[in-house]
Amino acid sequence: MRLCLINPSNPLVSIVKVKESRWNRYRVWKPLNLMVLAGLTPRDWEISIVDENLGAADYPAMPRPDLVGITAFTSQANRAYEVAAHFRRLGVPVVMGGIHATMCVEEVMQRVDSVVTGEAEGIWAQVLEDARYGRLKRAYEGGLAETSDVPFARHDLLATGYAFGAIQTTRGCPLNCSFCSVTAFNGARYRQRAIPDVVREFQMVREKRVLVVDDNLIGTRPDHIARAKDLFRAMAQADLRKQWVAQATINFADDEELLVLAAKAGCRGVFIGFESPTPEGLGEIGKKFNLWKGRDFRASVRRIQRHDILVVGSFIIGLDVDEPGIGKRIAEVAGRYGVDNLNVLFLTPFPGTRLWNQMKSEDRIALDTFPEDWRYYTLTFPVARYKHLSLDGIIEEMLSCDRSFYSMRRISRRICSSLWHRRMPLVNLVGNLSYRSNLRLNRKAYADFMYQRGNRADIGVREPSR
Ligand code: B12
Ligand code: SF4
Repeated sequence: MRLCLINPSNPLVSIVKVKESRWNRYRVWKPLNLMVLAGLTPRDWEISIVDENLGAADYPAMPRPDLVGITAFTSQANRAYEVAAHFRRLGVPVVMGGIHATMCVEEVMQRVDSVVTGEAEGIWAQVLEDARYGRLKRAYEGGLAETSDVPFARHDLLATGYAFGAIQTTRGCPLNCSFCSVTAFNGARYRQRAIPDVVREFQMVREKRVLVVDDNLIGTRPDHIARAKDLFRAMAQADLRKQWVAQATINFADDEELLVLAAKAGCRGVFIGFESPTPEGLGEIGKKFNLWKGRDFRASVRRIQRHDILVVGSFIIGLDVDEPGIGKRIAEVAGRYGVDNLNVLFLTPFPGTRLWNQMKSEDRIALDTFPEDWRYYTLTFPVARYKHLSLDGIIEEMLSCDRSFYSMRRISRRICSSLWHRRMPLVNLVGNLSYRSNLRLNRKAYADFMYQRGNRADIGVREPSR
């Protein structure tokens, strides 16, 4: 039996525009979900993984599969349906799973043969058996997996073309921020994989650099931190010789031993969601965790950086508390915190989140011709109606934020600082230039977006409520 697993591309996602900006080569990440599915698949299946982010796939030239499995974030849904339609025309059954299929079951079910909701570990074997005997059901419910059932991902498939490998060590997040899909999808219980399994899987990753995809590698409670320390100790002891980047909450900075161990284990960068420059903003999205003990963000960032770990800070524009001037304010605050890179995204209501329910009930989802409009749900387009910011206004805030933080003067200052502290100046430079070159792509994308929106009668231009 031949299984073809597909990660569809969305050309509106700037990081996959590798041809337009060569820096983006460093930011195309491996689709770990499909590598995990492949790991769950019995060896008598012949498996191929197609990642459209690496370039267009020539499906007609491929041997005809017996089953196609498609994954999709919401932003990839439209392309997923095109690919599904292609294979269904050939009579090949198509199964779709992942976050979008879970949150929009009805929509997906109309376009594929079978939908798998939730995590795949507990159900995939059954789906394959049913496919083998031509008795696929319309829907399967995976639920939440036991971490002992998470297999080693097939790192041997998809070996080339990526700057980073990928691995996962935990699932779930208790914080349940209003805009985030993670708690709704992976649950509030923080589930940790066994440390020896993680270390063994790290050894299977071929790339020297690795993205740890966990939403929060260190967790929020003392027992989570203790486990993270044990993991880092085991990784250092195994002498993995990998450099890795991860996502974590700001409490990463609070424990000197944790930082020492992380650096020893190969940590070179951490992505931290600061989300809003104000306590009111953090309250609005339910991330008061960031304010615990009246935190000094500047000092926290410096403590992390002292261990040669780069800090990428993420913020959101478009909260109800955000007023004109928020773009410059975020750039200024991120500069003051001293982050190495800044990632600013539009507040976006994703299906299944608390924010989605709220905005839907207030009729504030502006781009709601689905599934077509899902392609704009990349966090890089304003798809909602924002309280104090008009459409033009919020785009201008984003541009002024990026212009200010990624001016050549400020980039030079950051690079000089990382040279002075010998904190990976080259990596820092690549990161900054990659973001800066995407500004040009973003400006063009906004212009196209505004043009498309201007031609649509269904949206209408509404002024923000005051
Ligand atoms: C790593 C990651 C990325 C990587 C993607 C690498 C890749 N190619 O997969 C990068 C950095 C590129 C990325 C980009 C984006 N991401 Co992202 N990302 C993640 C993250 C942190 C981990 C995903 C992961 O690898 N998990 C590990 C695997 C094993 O778990 P999984 O994907 O859930 O897969 C399991 C099940 O879903 C299921 N499954 C999945 N696919 C399939 C398919 C079939 C057929 C079956 C049966 C089952 C199945 O089985 C798997 C095993 O249990 C998630 C958060 C999260 N916890 O999921 C956010 C997340 C998926 N991302 C999100 C978003 C919004 C984005 C962006 C749109 C925004 C942005 N600017 O970052 C872009 C979109 C990119 C695009 N191409 O369109 C949102 C998605 C919300 C939504 N409804 O779409 C999430 C949930 C984060 C959040 N805070 O809400 N992301
Ligand atoms: S944004 Fe981060 S901290 Fe908040 S719920 Fe999502 S994963 Fe957890």
